[in-house]
Amino acid sequence: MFHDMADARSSEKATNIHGLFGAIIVEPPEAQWFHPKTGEEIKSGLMADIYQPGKPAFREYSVFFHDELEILDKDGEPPVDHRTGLLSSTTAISYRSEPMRNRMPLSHEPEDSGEDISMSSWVYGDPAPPILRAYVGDPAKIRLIHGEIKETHVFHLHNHQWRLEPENPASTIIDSITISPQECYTLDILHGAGSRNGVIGDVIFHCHLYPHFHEGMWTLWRIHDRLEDGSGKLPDGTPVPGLLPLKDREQPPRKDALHPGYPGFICGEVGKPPRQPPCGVLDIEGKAVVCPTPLERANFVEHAAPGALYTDTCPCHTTGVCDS
Ligand SMILES: [Cu+2]
Repeated sequence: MFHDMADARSSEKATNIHGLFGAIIVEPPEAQWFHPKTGEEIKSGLMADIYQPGKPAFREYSVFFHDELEILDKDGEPPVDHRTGLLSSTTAISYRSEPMRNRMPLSHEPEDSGEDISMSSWVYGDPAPPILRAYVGDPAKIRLIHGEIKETHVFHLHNHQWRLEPENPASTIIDSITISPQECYTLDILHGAGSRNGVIGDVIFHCHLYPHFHEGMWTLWRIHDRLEDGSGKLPDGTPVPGLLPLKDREQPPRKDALHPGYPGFICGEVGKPPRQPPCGVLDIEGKAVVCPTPLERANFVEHAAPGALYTDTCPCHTTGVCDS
């Protein structure tokens, strides 16, 4: 259960428009919550590991959706979209925004301006809004909160689903939800981080109203495959904060030379567009145009197939049970 804390006037005269909002999340009796990096008991924060008697521990993420922010750029001017020359709005998640005007196409060539480029951390680094983090399989709940007063948004999370009513096992399974001002929802992610087929890597979530998406409302859920002890670095040198495994789950394996942890095994270059995934594009004779590097191959799942190299998409392989 949780409550959106809002100024009851809910208008442009109220405090929300200036970003003054928060939420109280009420955990079950005897629950405790800890910092995901330090393990210290915490009083508040956007992210926490929740432990409760008799139930699995879970990663908890608070995600605040904003409306358009009335902000100025570093020169004190309203931001402009360089492509159109028109004023550009800014929308945010949890007090941060990653507008596309900060991720301009690398060239005028169409292949340099697609979403696979503009959303890529290889090219532009990570987006500014907080990145959620977990080990594959960790139980996880997103507390989705609309902090403002004006716009309806559509939260959409890739690769994962949840039930519309978390406590009702017959409830509809969804992967998007419309959220209006002052509403909040708990998204109890089915099968936890990585869903049933154990997705690792970066999973995008965003407002599905495309102007909002374009103007900054998107970020990532980063799902690690190997233990992150705080010594890791992203390919661009950004330190990877440590992430303590949940104590009631099998510990994630440690890194080794052949298994440096996502994204270390991906053949990518900082500042350059990501190449096509290996084995994904075939030539006219049916041969792969892009062949995997030995490091990539060492990280394939056991039953790797073209298009599913790092994630086993067949439930029989991941659960041992074929129920199709
Ligand atoms: Cu929106």
